[in-house]
Order: sequence, then structure tokens, then C-alpha cells
Amino acid sequence: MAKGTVARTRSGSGVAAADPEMVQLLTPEGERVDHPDYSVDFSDEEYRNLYRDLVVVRRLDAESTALQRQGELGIWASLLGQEAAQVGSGRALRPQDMAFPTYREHGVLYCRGIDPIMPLGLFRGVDQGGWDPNEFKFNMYTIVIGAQTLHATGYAMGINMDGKVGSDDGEAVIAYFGDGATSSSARLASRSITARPASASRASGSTATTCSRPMRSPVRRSTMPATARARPSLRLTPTGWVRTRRRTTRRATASPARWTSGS
Ligand SMILES: Cc1ncc(C[n+]2csc(CCOP(=O)(O)OP(=O)(O)O)c2C)c(N)n1
Repeated sequence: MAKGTVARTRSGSGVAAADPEMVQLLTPEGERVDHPDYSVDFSDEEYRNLYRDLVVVRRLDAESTALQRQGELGIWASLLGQEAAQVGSGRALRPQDMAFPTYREHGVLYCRGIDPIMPLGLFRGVDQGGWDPNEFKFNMYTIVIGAQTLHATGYAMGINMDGKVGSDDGEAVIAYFGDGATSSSARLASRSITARPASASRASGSTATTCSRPMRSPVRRSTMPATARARPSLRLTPTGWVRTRRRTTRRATASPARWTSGS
């Protein structure tokens, strides 16, 4: 801990004054700093347990990477270098809190008590992962970049409507995503929906998303399915997208009424 150094806090740009401040407990140089509300005082055993978690998830990751190299897995999304961010946030969650991972949060999965062998089925292509998200409060891995930020936002809106916030038995929601996802349309839409993007960054990006006000606009141009924008010959019907006669004239697609009617 840096002596006499106080943790930095700042409001995110464009965030209303009532919004929570970002709390930063590590300097960019990796130096621990003190904070009156967030001091950490672990016992030796707790430190040993956290360190054990780091070693275990790195070992599991190394083994899974080896399985991928041997052709046993089609692909493996390694957590190498993100162990502390995952174990730290995973162990900070209470049982009732809900986590929305990408495809790389094996350390958080481990902290939620899920058998760490379960993601191997997904990466081998034989199942979808297989754990019960409700039982473990850990959603299924999400391959579509940024999509889980919308799922987390909707979930946060739900617990907000249920009044499960601001008390000891209140629930928190955390969504993980990489820096590439920050420019995905899903992430931008979830950000525009949420009132309080109280957030923290992991080594390669994660954000805790909370929500306390409704969506501003139910349909935004940027959230239209890419297929609808790129393929005006597709039409949305109650049973899904159907292919229609390809247009020969250029039509405006800015109006939702036009691109959904297919006329
Ligand atoms: C909507 C969508 N577009 C493209 C991809 C292909 N894809 C898989 S991983 C990846 C990179 C994601 O980068 P980042 O969000 O930084 O996460 P990282 O994997 O680096 O943790 C992309 C583009 C995808 N899965 N989903």
C-alpha cells in the first residue's frame, strides 16, 4: 500500500452527478492505494485461499489449452493474464448476485462453484456448457460479442423493478466483456438503456452494469438486425425471417415500418 496515497475516484464523463463514482484501488503502475470505504483486510488464510484460486484456474486453463492443441477441443478461450480480475470479482460476488460472462470467464465460473470441466463440452462442440444459470447465478457463456451486456441490463432492470436493490439482501449484476466489445452495437445499446453504468475495468475489460431508468427508445436504428439492413429482400414474419423478391429499386430503410413490412 502506498503510504499517504488515497484512492482516486472520478465520475465518468457524461454521467449525471448523482451517479456513483468510479473507485480505483490500483494505480496504473499496479500500486495498491487506500480508500476509506473499501479497505481490504484479509486474514492469512483468506490470502492463501485467493492465491490458491489463482493457481488452480491458471492450471485448468493450461490443461485446456493443451487439450485444444491436441485437437480434443475445437477452440479454447484462454484466461491467461486475467486470473486476478476474474477471481477477485468472482469472490466478491455474494450468492444472490448474477454474473453474465463472455466465453472466457472460467475463473469466475470456478468461483461460482461450477465444475470447471463443464465449459470443455462447449468448446468441444458437444453441448452448450450445461450448467444451470439460475442455480449458480452464472449465465451461459455468450459467444456473440457484447450480447451479454444486454442480457445483464435486462436482468438488472428486472431486479430493480422487484426492488431487490440497496439493502443487504439486494442483488448485484456484473457483465464481463473485452475491449473489442465496447464498440459492439449490443454494448452501445445496453449503455444507452442503462442509467448507471457503474463500472470497473479488468485487465482486458469488464463492466458492472446497473440500471435504474427505462429504455429511452424501444427501437434504435443501430439495434436493427444486420440482416435486415444488408438484405432488404428479407421480411420479418411471426415465424421468423423469410426471403422475399429481391428489390430492384433502392428503398429507404430508416423507417422501422418499412423494413418490417417487406412491402
Ligand atoms: C457479434 C460478433 N461479431 C464477431 C464475432 C467474432 N469474434 C469472436 S472473438 C472476437 C474478438 C472479441 O474481442 P474482445 O471483445 O476484445 O474480447 P476478447 O476475446 O479479446 O476477450 C470476435 C470479433 C463474434 N463472436 N460476435
